[in-house]
Amino acid sequence: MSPRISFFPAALSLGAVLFAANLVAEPQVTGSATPPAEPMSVWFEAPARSLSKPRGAMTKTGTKDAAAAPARKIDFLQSLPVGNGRLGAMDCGGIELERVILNESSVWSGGDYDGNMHDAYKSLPEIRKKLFAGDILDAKKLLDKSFRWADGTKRYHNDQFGCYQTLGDLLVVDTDAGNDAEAVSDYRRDLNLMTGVVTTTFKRGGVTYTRELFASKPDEAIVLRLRADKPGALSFRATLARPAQAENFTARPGEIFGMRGQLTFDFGKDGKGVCYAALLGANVAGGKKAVGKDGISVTGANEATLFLTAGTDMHSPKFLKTAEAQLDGVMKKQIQDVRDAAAADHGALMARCRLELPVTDSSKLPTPERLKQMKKRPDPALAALYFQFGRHLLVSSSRADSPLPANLQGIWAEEVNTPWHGDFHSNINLQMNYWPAEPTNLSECHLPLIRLIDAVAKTGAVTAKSYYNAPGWMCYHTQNPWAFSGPSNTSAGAGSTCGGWLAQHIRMHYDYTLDEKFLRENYPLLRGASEFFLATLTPEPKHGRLVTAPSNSPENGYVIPGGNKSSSLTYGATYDQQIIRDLFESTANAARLLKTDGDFAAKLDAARAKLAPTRLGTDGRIMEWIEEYKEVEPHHRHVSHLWGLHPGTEINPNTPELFAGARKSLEARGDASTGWSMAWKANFWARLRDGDRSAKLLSLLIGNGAPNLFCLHPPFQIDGNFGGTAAISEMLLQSHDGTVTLLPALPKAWASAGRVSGMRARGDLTVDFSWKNGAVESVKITGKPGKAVVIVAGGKRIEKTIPSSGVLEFTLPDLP
Ligand code: FUC
Repeated sequence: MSPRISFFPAALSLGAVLFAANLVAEPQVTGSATPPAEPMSVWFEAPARSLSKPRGAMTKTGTKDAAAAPARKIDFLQSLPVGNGRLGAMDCGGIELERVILNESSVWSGGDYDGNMHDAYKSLPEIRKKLFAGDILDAKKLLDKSFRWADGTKRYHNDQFGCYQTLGDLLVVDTDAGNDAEAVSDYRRDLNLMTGVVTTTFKRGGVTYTRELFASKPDEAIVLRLRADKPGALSFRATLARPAQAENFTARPGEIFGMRGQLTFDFGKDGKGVCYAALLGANVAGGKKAVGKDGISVTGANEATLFLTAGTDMHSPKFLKTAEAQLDGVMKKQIQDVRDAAAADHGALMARCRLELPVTDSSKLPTPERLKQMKKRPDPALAALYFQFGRHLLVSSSRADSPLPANLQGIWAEEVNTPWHGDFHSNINLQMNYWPAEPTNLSECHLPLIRLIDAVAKTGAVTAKSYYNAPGWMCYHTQNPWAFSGPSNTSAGAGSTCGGWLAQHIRMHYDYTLDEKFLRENYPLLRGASEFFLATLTPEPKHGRLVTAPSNSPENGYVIPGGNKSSSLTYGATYDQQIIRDLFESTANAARLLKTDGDFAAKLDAARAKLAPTRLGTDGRIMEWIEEYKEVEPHHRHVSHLWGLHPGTEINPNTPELFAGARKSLEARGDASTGWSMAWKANFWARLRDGDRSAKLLSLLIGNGAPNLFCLHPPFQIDGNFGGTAAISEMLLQSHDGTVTLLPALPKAWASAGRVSGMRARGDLTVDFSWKNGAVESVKITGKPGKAVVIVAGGKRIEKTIPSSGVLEFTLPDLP
């Protein structure tokens, strides 16, 4: 076969190339019936489809060619996501036009500023007085006036608070016109979750094309490798585009193509927005490469690899030099070595924990087809795939040294104006992202969150002073990379416990790892969060119980008694009280364990005993507020008043009335909701030991998600992926009550047989086990020699000690 002649001369502009690619319709594609060898694969038999119009707003300040717009119609909900903890990429798998959506975790507009109103606390006594007197609407007026900037949006807006944004698109346009007329067969695009590599293969005109996309952690690069099995069959143009604040440039003539820009930070003279840059290079075998001002063109190659590095000045002024050095470094290596190192690095984390659930015929189907089928018949192994997909997303977006934790879209945003700023929402979403970290054996992936909490504790000290004149730290519910902790426009000043909830993650990390050094280092965060509440809790008028005031139950409202007006503003919402109870306990226990701060621990114990308790209403449900108010939205997505059931632990089988009340509350809230809400409910039902109901919620979550398994709020929000993964772990193993309870909530559909390896239990334990017909068969627990472990399985309570080998193994039928 002779080398093909490029249809597009190298001199043709990017616009013309992309425009032409748009005119040349994507060829007809038929898929391959062969599923990937790795069962833990998400896969498609076709490229991502094109939408009639792009999602998200378009702006005029992007790379010069509006012709890049057609690419943005390619649906990222059918892409396959990879990442290295900082760089993310989504492979859409097109034939004529391949779109790889790029992310870098610090591509944020906005910047560092003090959003606090420093004298807000002066109104606090009056706000409390009104709240306690039942003048809720007046209290709200005063709160809004004194806790919120008079210039409204000027302190909390995309241009100040900022917005997480896509880095842009890597576009690869096929310029090999010779095969335009030929159909494409045997198409398959799969993401191997265990290696983090997306492989796309197809046949066209007698040539088999193979592409691999991966994000390398060892080499800090996104790599797209293209191969053809006939010499000279690869010809394409590659470029970088972005809908806003972008220009293309030649970073090194003849070698490196780039895109750069500066994002908006509209904050007076201090407003210098983040600068970013992405660099693209290519290695080519058996063909020609030209690097021009519009991109890189490759003609007649057998194999070509595109390498992308990127960075921003958020963390280093030398980001461009670093990206260039990274590009030079990776391009010097053998591509197979680069690929294998990336896969091994990702795989090492993924392989730590495995899950097998009953396999049906559906497991051979492409993922979107499988999602359709699951509505007709159960597909337990799909939950195992979802579980590993969630772990893959965490490994890909949050490594031990990642500069930032996973935001609302992880590191997979396709837009410039991401929903809800693509920020760190701490009234559930950010915490949910990290629920699977410990139980699914990705403990170090938890650390970027802990570092953000550390940063928030610093900014949050100013917030605590400003709104409460209090010591310690607190934060409201939206954070950005600069650890913004003040109130947002929408919920100025009501909820004060987001920081307390975040601090739970210190306890979680310690409980699983027993890492005393970690606890000692982070004890000040627990202490600071507790100090704030110790200083600000106030006795409520009826019984003198300690409560938060002001307060809310995110983000539900209630009907104010004696009228038809409603509000979300209150004092002592159940959720606040539960979080503080947990926080005080964690802090006091940590102090005792570290043999420090004894007086403080005693104060916490005393205050804890006076906190308003979780109570049941006359209908037997857990009360969401301190009084039995009627909720504005009975089916509200937030189920905050069950925080004490999950992720808290105060509602448990040893509190049977509350346990039953939680069930009633959940029944009343209903099942169907937004993505993350259903994920939370799957966790609740697991804690309530109802496996079938958890499985139902999981099915709703997965079934209402995107074809690529991304959770849909809608829109795409990654929290539900992580929450769903955590729920699966809660169904199989629970350890929050001091035992290792196996199969606490096993659904009937998963009962026939299954196997878990490398799951983690509190107490620094690693647990493998298998089951048959709903009964645990074999158990292996790795831990510290001499440690006493209580295992609960099949209603039996088994007390054992880890032997000197560090490995405890037994089979259940052997037991008396
Ligand atoms: C909370 C939720 C919304 C959404 C947003 C990001 O405010 O109530 O449903 O998830 O966060």
